[in-house]
Amino acid sequence: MSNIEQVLNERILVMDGAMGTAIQALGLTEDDFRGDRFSDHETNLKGNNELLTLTCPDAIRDIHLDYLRSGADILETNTFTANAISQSDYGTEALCHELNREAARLCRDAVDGYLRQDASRPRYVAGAIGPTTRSASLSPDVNDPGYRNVTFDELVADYRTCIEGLIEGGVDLLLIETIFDVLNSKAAIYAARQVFRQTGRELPVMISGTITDASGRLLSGQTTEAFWASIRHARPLSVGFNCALGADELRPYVENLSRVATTLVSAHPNRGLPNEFGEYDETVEQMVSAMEDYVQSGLVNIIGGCCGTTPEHISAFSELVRGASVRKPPSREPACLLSGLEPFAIRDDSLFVNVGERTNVTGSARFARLIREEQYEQALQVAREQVENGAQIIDINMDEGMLDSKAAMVRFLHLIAAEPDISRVPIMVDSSKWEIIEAGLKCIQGKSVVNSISLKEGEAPFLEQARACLDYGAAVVVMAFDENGQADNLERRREICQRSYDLLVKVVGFPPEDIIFDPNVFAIATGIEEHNLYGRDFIDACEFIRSHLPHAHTSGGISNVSFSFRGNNAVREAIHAVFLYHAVKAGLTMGIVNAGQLAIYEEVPEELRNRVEDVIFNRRDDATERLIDIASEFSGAGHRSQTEDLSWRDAPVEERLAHSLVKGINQYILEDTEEARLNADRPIQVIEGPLMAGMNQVGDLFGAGKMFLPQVVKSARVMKQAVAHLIPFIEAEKTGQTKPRGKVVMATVKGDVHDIGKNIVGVVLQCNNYEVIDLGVMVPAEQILQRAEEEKADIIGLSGLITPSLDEMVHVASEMERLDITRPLLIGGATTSKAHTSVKIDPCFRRDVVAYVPDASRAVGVTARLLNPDLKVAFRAELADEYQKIRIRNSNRTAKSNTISYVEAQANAVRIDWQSYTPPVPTFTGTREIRDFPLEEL
Ligand code: THG
Repeated sequence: MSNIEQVLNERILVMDGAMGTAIQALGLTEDDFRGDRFSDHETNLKGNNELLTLTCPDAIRDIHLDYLRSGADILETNTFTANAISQSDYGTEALCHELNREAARLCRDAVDGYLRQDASRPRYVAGAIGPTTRSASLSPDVNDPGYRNVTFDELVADYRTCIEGLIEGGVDLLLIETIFDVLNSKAAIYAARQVFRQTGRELPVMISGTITDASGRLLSGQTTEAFWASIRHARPLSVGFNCALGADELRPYVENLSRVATTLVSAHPNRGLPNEFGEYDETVEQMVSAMEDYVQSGLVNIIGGCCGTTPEHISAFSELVRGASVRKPPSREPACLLSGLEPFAIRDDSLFVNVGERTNVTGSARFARLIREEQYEQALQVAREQVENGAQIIDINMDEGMLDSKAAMVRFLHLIAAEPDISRVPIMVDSSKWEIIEAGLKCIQGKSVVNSISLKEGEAPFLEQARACLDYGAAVVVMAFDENGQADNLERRREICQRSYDLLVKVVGFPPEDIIFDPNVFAIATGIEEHNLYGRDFIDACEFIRSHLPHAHTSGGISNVSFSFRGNNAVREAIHAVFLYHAVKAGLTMGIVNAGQLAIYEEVPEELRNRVEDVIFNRRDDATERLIDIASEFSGAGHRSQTEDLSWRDAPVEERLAHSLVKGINQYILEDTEEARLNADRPIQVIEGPLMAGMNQVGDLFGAGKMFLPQVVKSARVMKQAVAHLIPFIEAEKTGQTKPRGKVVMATVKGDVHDIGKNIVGVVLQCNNYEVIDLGVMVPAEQILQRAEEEKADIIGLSGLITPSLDEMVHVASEMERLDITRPLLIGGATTSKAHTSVKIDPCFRRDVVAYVPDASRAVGVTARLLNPDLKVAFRAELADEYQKIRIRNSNRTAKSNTISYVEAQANAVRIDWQSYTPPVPTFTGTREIRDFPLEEL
C-alpha cells in the first residue's frame, strides 16, 4: 500500500484550488508569458499558463505555497494543458516533456520546502493530466459522424511524454482529470500503464471525470456507472468528478459514484456555475456548506476546488475535514462490469446474457453485403435491430478475406459511437486477428469484451494479449484452444480452460470475473461419429468451468451448433432453444445468438424436442437419423414451420390472447383484444383479466428459464399493442366524469427502464378518475420529488424491476425524509416486496405512509384509502403493525445486509417480471432519449 493510501484510510485529504484563477489575478502580460526565452516566438503566448513554469516560475511557486499554507494536502502541478495537442495551439508542442518535468520539479520543490517548515503531515504532488482539446470518440464534423481528429495512438504517445516528464520531475501520483471523453482517459491510463511497466514503478492514479450538463452524463455520453466500469481496470487510487458544475449540482453524481465505486472518491467542483460573464460569484460560504454536506454524508475521501476556487476555499475545506469520518468504499461481490454508454454487470448469479450475432460478416450474408457495398447506414440498422430485439451486448466481426477488415471494424465502431441507441450496450470485438481486435479496442470508450484470445500460438502471445486487454480495459473471451488445436472433448476442454485460467489469474493478475470461457460450440448431428459428444461435452464443460474456476463466465456461439441443418430454420431454432435451455441450466453465462429469433424450449413440439435432446445428449445411436427423419416436416422457410398449427385460433379468446402473448405473435392481437373488449363490461377488464393472466404465464416461463429476455421483449411488445388498442375506449369512458379524485406522480426509478407495470397502474388509476403524471423511466430522485412538489401531488409512486432499484427506492425515501416531504409513497414493481418495503424503505421515511402495492389491481384500493383522511389513519396503523411484524421476523436481515440478496430479488422478479418489462423503444411518456436496458447492480 502506498503511503498516500495509508493516510487516506485515516482521513479525508484536501486538494488545492484553481491554478488558472490565481494566474489570472496576477495580470501578467504577453511579455511576462514570453520571458527572455520566447521573446522571438512567432505566435502570441499570453494565456499559455503552462509556459509560465519556464518563464515565471516564481509566480507558479507562490501559488503552490499559497495553497500549501491554506492547508492543501495534495498539490497539482501546473500541467493541465501541457500536452502536445493543446500546446500546438501556441506552437510550443515540442516543449511538452520539459513543461511536465519542470512543473513537477517546481511543485516538488515548493512542497519539500514547505515540509521542512511544517512536517506535521505529509503533502503530495499530483501530476495533472488534462483531457487535451480533442476527442477520440466524438466527431468534430456533424456531417461525418465517423470522422475523428485524433487517434487513440496519438493520445497515448502524447500522454506518455507528459507522464514521463511528470515522473522525472518527481510527482507522487498522477491525476487524470476533467475527463469529458472516456476514451481519451483510457488512452491516458494505457500510457500510464506502459510507463509503469517500463520503469518498474507504479504510481497511484487518481481519475476524475466531468459531468458536462444537466443530462447527468459525460460529454461522450456515459453515465456515472458506465464511466466507472470503463476506467476500473486502472485500479485507481480514487475516482471522482471535477469542473463544469458547482458543488450543489455535482452532488447527485458524486453520491452515485460513491455508491458504486469500490475505491476512494474525490470531488473538486467549480465555485458554482459561472455568471453570464463567465465569472464565479458563488460565495465561499455557499461552496463550503455544500462541501460540508459531502463530508458529513460520507460521500468523499478527497475534496478540493476547480475553476474559480481560491486559497480561502481551501483553508475552509481543510477545517471541514478535520476529524471528519472517512468514507469506506463499499465491498461488492466480484462482477464483470461492462459498459457502453450505460453499465452492464454480469454477476455469478446473473440471468442468461444475449450477445447479438448478426453484426458479423461471416455470420450474416446481409450484413456482409452491406459492409462490402459500404452501406454503413443500413449496417448500423442491423446492430440497432439486435439491440431492439434484446441483445445486451453486440458481437462485431469483420473477418473476411476480401475485405479490409481492420478499416471496416474501425469505421463501423466509429459510426456506432455516434448512435446512442446502439452504443448504450457494450461491444464484443470479434476477430481471429489480434491486430483487428486491438484496432477495435482503440475506438471504444466503454468496457468491452475481446473475442477472443487463446493458447493457440503458445503461452507468450497469450500472456501478452491478456496484458494488453488489461491495459485497454477489456474483459476477454478465452477459447478452449491450445498449441495442439481446438479442444474437442471434455477432458481437453477442462484442461485448457484450467490452464488458461491459472495463467491469467496467477501470472497476469487478470480479474477472474472478466474471464469468459468459450468451450467451443461445434455442429451436432453431422453424421460423423466423432461429433456425437459435441453437444453434451460443451454443456458439461460449462458446468466444470462455473464450478471449478471461481467467478469465470462461459459463452458460446449458439448458432454453430445447428450448422448441419442450414436451410431449415425451423429445426435450427428448435436445436438452439433446446441446446440453450440445457446449457444455461449447466451454467452458460452468455450466448452469441440471433436475439430476434429465439424459440421457446417449451414450445418446441415434443417429438422434435425429444429427438433434438437425443442428439445433444447422444442418447441413442440413431439419434441423428431420427432427427433428420422428422426435420423435413418442420422445414418451413421463415421461423415458423409450414406445418404451423393454427388450431389455437379455435380456443376461447382468453386463451388466444395468452397464446399470442407467450409466443410474441402480434398478428391477431388487435382482433382478439377487440373481441375480448366487446365481451367485457368495461375495457379495463381486458387488461386486468386475460392480458394480465397471459403475461403472468410469460413471467412464469421466464422464471423457469424457459424463455429468454428477447422473447420477453416480444411478449411485452404484443402486450403494448393490446393496451394501446384499449386506451381510446378507456379514455372515452372517462368523459363527463367529475373532477379527479386525486393526483399521483409516478416514475420508474433511476437506473431502471422497465415500465409496463407502471403504465398499467397508470391506466388503471386513470380509469378510476385519478390524475396521473407519469415521469417515465430512469427518473432521478431529485426530479421525482421536485415534480411532486410542483404538481402538489397527493401521492408519489415508484416502480422498478431490477435489484438496484430497491436501493434507489430506499434513496428516494430517505430524500423525502431529509427534504421533509409529506406525501404517501407507493412502492411497486417486480423486485419490490412487502419484506423489502417493511425492512428497508419504511424505516427511512416516517413522515408519511409507505405502501407496498403487490400488483396493478390493488393500486386503486390503496390510493383510495390513502386519499381519504379517515381511512388513511386506520390504514397507516394497519400497515405500521404489519410492517413491524415483518421487521421482527426479518430482524437478522436488517443488521446483516443492505438489501435482500440478489437471489431473493430474482425470485421475486421472475414471479411477476412481465409487469415491468418493456422493450427499449419509446412508449407513453419517456423522459430521456437515451434509453436503458436491464441495468444490473454495480
Ligand atoms: N465463439 C466465439 N465467437 C464466435 C463464435 C463462437 N463468433 C462467431 C460465431 N461463433 C458466432 N456467430 C454466429 C453468427 C451467425 C451464425 C453462426 C454463428 C449463423 N449464420 C447463418 C448461417 O451461417 O447459416 C447465416 C444466416 C444469414 O446469412 O443470415 O449461423 O462459437 N467466441
